[in-house]
Amino acid sequence: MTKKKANYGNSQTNERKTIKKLKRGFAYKLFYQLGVWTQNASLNDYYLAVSYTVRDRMQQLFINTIRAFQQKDSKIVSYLSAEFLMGPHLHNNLINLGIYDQVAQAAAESGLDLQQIIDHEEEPGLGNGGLGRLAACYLDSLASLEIPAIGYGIRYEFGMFDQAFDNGWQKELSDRWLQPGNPWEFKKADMAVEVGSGGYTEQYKDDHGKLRVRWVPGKLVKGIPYDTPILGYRVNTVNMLRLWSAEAPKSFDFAEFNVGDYLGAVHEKMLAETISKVLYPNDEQSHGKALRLYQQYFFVSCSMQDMIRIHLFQFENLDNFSDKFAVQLNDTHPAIAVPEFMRLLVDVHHYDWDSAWEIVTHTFAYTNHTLLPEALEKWPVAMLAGLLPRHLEIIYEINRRFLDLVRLEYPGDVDVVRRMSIIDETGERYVRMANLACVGGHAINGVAQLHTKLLKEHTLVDFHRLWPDKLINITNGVTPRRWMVVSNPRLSQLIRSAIGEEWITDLKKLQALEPLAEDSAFCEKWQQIKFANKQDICTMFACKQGPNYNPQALFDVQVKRIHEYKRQHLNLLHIVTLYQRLKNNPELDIPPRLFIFGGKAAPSYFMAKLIIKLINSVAEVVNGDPAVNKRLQILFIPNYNVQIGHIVYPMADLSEQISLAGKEASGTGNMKFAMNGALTVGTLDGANVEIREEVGAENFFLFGMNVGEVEARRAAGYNPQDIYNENKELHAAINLIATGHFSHGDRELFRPVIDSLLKHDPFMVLADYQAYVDCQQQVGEVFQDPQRWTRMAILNAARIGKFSSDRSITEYCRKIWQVKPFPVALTLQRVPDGGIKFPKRKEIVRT
Ligand code: 26V
Repeated sequence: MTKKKANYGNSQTNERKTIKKLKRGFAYKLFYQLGVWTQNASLNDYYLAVSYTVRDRMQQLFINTIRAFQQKDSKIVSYLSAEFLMGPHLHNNLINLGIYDQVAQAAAESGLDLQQIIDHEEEPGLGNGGLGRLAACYLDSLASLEIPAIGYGIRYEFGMFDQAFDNGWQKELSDRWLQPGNPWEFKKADMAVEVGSGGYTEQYKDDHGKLRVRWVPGKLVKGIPYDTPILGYRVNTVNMLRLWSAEAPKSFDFAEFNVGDYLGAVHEKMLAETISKVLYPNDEQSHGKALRLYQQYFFVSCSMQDMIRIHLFQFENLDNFSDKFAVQLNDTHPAIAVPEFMRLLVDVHHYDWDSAWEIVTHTFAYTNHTLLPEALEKWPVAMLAGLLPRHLEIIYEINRRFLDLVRLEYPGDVDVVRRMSIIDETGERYVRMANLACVGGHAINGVAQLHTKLLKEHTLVDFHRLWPDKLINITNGVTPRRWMVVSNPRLSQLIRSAIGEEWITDLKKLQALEPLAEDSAFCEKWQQIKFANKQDICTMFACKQGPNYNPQALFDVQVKRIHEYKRQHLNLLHIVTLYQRLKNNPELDIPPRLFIFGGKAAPSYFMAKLIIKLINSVAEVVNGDPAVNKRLQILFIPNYNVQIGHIVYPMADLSEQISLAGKEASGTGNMKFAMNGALTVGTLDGANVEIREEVGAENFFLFGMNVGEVEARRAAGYNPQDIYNENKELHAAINLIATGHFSHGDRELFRPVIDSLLKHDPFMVLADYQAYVDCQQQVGEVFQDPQRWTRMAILNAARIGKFSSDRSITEYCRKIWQVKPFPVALTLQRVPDGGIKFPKRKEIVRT
């Protein structure tokens, strides 16, 4: 296909014309769309005016891409995810469109500061952390690689809560991200679909006398799609994020209204709207929460119906559905899609079971994102029976047929049948969503080599034995557009001037930086950039208790969800150890360090919240103590989110990736840090293993037990108390916390943390303590040799190419989805100057 690229305006006169048009665009949007004028426009009005102007420039591409979806030979990837942590759109869209400079100029000439406008955007925080952000990075790569794709999810009215601190404790505030208006979405009210719940199933004979089953739901809700364009980087592809919002169906209101029950109708409406109201924490046990299950079913049913509709625009029937759609299940949250698609095929489209199963299993693939046994989703059978009775019947039938196969494979082995069953019958009966996802798709993947290996050996060992080719690895990646170009303009500019621009779409090209690690002029510029990035954050968060933060200090950063397995408390024990050393020996020769934390705790996760309080309490004492605060400072940045990530990754010297080996599936922050030239202190866990392999062992600070050692230690009977008794420094650090040094003498406050560490220490913090402290000593020594540190940092960035999400997506396309790029021609659809001749209604084809 001949590919005509959008014209971004390069000649001088074009440039002027573009800027003029943009300026007029801002004014028109302000006046006509927002109905305000400069005298009474707020910053939000300006933000909206600029965003609408930019959005207009994406429209032609967006509409053309949708038209391309409708071509028979294009295959679409549907990425089903309960979370999409997109982060702010404006800056990213400017970069991907290639009009940042023109818009900045047009804004300046209009008396506006583009940076201020960019900073004003309320980010859509529709995700918890890594899993949701991965979905967002993958959408960026899919569009940039010109792969037709739709992200399907939920348009939560309240996304991830905002975190504030009250006396060091986390407080959750509701995230009203839609309040200021969302200029990036298009509501498609006429493309709503209906979704049922409850009710009963019944058998009936169809017109041909064939016995069939149908589900008669007790209630219906309407799913309304809101579409956000997802721009590829400098290509014509603009894919779509389609998020569903729940509303009560009109007919429902009227039924009750007519009998005079107005309040009842309003109540129903409220209940319906509750479905897409709020994002659940994903790191909290959820199997008691019917609303969470229904959220999952709601968006999955909307999305499957939507895909079927798109398919039937082009094809007679659904026989070739899996040639048109590859549907990826992002974790088990959308796994209910398996029985839902079976229901749609068998009950609604009247396929026989075997043909339907053939289509279903060729359509789906499942990504596993966790090794923690307690994180594997399961729903009580009783709950499913009430909410989705037909789906439960279908699940039982899938299971019956599947277990027949298992029995055939392993005659007489009742244990394997019990383990692999989709139904957990050990106590109260549950549906195991991971087993359902494994059975209902044609591929399963882990998200880092070590993770996949552990899935094969433990979590999914039986499935791997049954289907040895089904379980594969695709190591996660992140998008260099957002995590370098958008967030670190200084570094990106330096790299551009040194090696050109190709690395932005082909990250392996960063390798060309390697020789520059020996070039003193380049190293100096690299250092200046890191310093400038550090200065930014020092001005942004002036220290409340002690001296201002020192940009010369080693910026030692741990940003991620607060979780015991991620071991923020190991980091903290190191800090307390340094504090004590400095108190005992004021002459101690260590480089000044600023410890930076960021991250939210699930609202009901007591221990994680206590760890936040502990970090803030230690910060208060350390930052306020003149004997140490020139060399030791702590900053807990509240409300860590994508926007803060943009600031944090570029200024970090040291990236903390210190989870207990075998617990972190991959991690993706580790990649973002390394791209921005931070060195990693980490365990052999998740993607750290591969990062170390890529950047070289000599450029990575490794410590702690590996998975084998963790297992052996546990098998030998791990007793944290022994370590506490034997290790003097550790003993003293723990005692300092326990005796109330950081809690105004209160010995009770942090007792649960201390007790957990001394009695069970489930994540073996004490076992890795000494190795960590020793390794950090080495970190400090290397940091005192700035040339050496900088060389290592440059080599980290130069060798990080593997961790681009472009590489991950290319692997998904080849190994799982069997899709190829489908470049979009700009000629498919445009608005003719002379106006449009509208087709007759029946000819209108919608996607
Ligand atoms: C869920 C639960 C539920 C019950 C209590 C404990 C717990 C802890 C964690 C989770 C997270 C489940 C899924 C998830 O977010 N996984 C993350 O996915 C990222 C993208 O693949 C990956 O980089 C992270 O390592 C992984 O934790």
